[in-house]
Amino acid sequence: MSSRTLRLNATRLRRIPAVAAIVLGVVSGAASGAWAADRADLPLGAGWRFHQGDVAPGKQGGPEAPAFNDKGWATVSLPHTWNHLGGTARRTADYNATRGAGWYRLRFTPPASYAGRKVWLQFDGASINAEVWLNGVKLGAHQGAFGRFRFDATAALKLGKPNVLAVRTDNSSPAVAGSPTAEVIPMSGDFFLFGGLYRAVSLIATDPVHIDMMDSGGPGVYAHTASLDGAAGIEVNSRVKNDGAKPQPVVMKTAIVDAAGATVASDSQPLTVAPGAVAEPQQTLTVPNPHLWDGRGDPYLYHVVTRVETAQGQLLDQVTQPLGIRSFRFDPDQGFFLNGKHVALHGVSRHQDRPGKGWAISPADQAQDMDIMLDLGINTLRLAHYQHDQAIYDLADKDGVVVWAEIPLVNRTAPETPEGDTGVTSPGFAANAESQLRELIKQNYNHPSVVTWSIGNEVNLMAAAGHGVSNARPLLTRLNQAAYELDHTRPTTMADCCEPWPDQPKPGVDVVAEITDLLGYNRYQGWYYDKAEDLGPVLDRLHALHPRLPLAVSEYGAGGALSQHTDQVQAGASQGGVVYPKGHFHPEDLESRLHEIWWAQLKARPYLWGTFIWTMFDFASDSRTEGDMIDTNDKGLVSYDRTVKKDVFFFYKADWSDQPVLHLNGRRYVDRAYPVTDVEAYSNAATARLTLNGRDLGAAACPDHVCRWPAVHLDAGDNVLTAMAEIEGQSVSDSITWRFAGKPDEIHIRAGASAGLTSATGARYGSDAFATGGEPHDRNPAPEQGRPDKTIPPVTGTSDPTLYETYRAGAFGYRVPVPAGRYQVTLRFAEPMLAPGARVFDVAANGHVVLQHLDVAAEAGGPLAALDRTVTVEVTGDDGLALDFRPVTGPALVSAIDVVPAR
Ligand code: GCB
Repeated sequence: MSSRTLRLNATRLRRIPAVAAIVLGVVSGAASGAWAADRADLPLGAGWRFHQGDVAPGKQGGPEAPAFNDKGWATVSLPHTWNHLGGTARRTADYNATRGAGWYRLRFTPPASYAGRKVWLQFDGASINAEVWLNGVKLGAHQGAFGRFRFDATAALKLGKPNVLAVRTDNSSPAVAGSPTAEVIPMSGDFFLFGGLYRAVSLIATDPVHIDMMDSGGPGVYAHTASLDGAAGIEVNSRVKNDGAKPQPVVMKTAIVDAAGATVASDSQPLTVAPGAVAEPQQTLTVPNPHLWDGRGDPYLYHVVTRVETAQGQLLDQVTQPLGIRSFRFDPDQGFFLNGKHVALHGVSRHQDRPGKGWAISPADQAQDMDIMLDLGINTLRLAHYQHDQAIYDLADKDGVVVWAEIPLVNRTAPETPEGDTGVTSPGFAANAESQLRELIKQNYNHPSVVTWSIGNEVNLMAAAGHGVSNARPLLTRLNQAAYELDHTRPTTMADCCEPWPDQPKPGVDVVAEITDLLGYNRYQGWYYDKAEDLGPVLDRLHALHPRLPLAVSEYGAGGALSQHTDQVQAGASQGGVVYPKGHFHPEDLESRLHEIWWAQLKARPYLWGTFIWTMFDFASDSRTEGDMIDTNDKGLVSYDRTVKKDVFFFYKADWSDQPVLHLNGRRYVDRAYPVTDVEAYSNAATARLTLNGRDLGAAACPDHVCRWPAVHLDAGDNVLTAMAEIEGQSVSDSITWRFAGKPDEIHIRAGASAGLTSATGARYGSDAFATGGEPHDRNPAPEQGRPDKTIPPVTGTSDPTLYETYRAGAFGYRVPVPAGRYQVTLRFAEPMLAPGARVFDVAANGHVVLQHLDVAAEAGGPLAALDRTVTVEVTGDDGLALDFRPVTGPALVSAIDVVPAR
């Protein structure tokens, strides 16, 4: 069955039995390179003049006028942006998040040899809107920050003479009244939209008869695998435009060339193209015994070479595109199949920015990003939330990475109004979304790596957050249909955040599932909401709700700050201290632990066709002040500047890659709060051995790629930890150094808190650790949430009110690892809100009740007053001190625990 037949009959892949849901696809990388010799490609990268903002017209006119004096402007080269933000603790001197106009001017002299040819200006991307003038003649405008676009420069160009090219870009926020981007997607999102000519610009000369240069930035040649049994039937649809004055008889010569350069199939088709017309020849070529593009294991690429020749054999134009021959399908119960074989797709989402450069990144940056992702062991990649540079799709083709490509329809499907979201998609908005979809599909049609087109991300988020109504279905339905019309070989998808459960409808929030063929859910259980352990059950419920819909997890992730750490690394989110996802403390260790919990659940659900970590690299996000950075989303596995792989990177690498991995965790938490702590490593070894300052601490098993040495006693001063393992015959090791500067027989615990602190008396408190049961609480989340702490009255009767702001509550216990001896145990309490009598509990130490019927509010004289109780306890044996907090009325609580030797 050909895929065309499939699309025509079917309309929805998921409604067809899984067996029939075979999508055949092809490839050819877009026209990012490899133009034939007859096409001249002149990069216009150097020598631009730039001015941020608009300029009042002078005597000579505005910057678009050739005679305009731009002497005072900065000299820049492309790619370029004026925006700088993200990746730092504080805003730096070069911080620039200004959105609005940016003017570029270039003087250049095109060769006189272009005479008689068509000459095109090509922009690989300009943000967000661009208007282009050549020698004062307006060539056109483009709206949308991510697609490639071209203008016909022939009439305005002066060959062999100086020309002046002027471009006004505008990245104004769509939310500003009267904004020129008011109908240009995306309307919002947490990623910063860097402005300017941030991708390449070039001048391309062709024959007047050309493979259509004006097909939404696409290559003009579109190939797909129409049939695949013993042989592959490759259908090649081309567009040939005659911009000459006379009818032009031509021969379309299309060849498929293998990786060694041998022609394995060819076809010639004569036709005549009328002046001003576009001919659309279709050619079908047969590749016998095709070598399949088979993902990371064997990403074999052919090339399609399409030549337009005159009847006499003179070459007029030529386009070369990569071609990967493969079949794939998605099954709602079994996931993804490539060339008939099941492949568990595991990968990441990626944004395209970097510190200092923003979106203006180089081909070397693209290659480095791909190398880091391959090192991690991905086999799939979500290029979020927009079309990326061609370089990365080319790399994905070459490296066999399966790609989810998408348009920037984010958060809402209508322009924002002062009243919130009306859900009314204006015609201009819909047209822009459709045009960006057309560009995405046309420009990337030939990439074998791309398997699905996403038409949106979290489009009802704003409505779900209470800002009006979403009403997303009409536009999504239209875009979905448009995607089918542009490409019947690939299924559609989208990323959904906010689907209401059938028994809990949310007024104004529409269900967007079941419009696209596939669906991804963005899930943040245990980070923004719920508990980490809820992820799997929630997915099972969604799968049951949409049994015919192949599901992926299109995002999951947590913030991870390199300088922030917490002590109870093996605890679930509810067991350590409180962490605020939008707050100032994003311990790296918690990011690791959450991923361990999530991945165990995702891996166990083979019905998921793919999983995508949010996100590969930290990225600029001007709406955030979180973790240890400003203007940054820190959910990356790798730092914004790509220099630091966070611990969690090695957790996935241990599972996904075939390289030996042994990585000790917590290497950035050097100055330790507790003398006793678990040591963990991520590894794909079966077991690993640990030494501390040369002493053997024994071997640990590494189930699920986590090796753990519990309750390791640190030495005073430096602790050199070395892990060693044998992995497939190779000896590997990793060393880190921690420091313990406290007293080995003292422990100070800050209950309920994820961060430690040093008290007014100089005691070093670690974050909540050694606890079982109960829940952490924070009476004063305001500073963590970035709000001033004014409204919350401090706890009185102490020089350390902060110590009493967090607490653990419920029925719970602490197992404090101190050696045998006599200890003074000080328990610190403050009743947060209840009146005397409402909370009464006992505290037992090693089984003996030491505080009976404690009523903190009554004894301290009311809520918000510190109450300390010190008891002396004898610890015998090696089990340390057991403290149990037993509720009598209401939940028990404690804010801090100090265990020091009785003197
Ligand atoms: C999401 C969005 C993504 C955000 C992410 C986050 O669901 O799709 O654009 O960056 O959450 O980090 O909150």
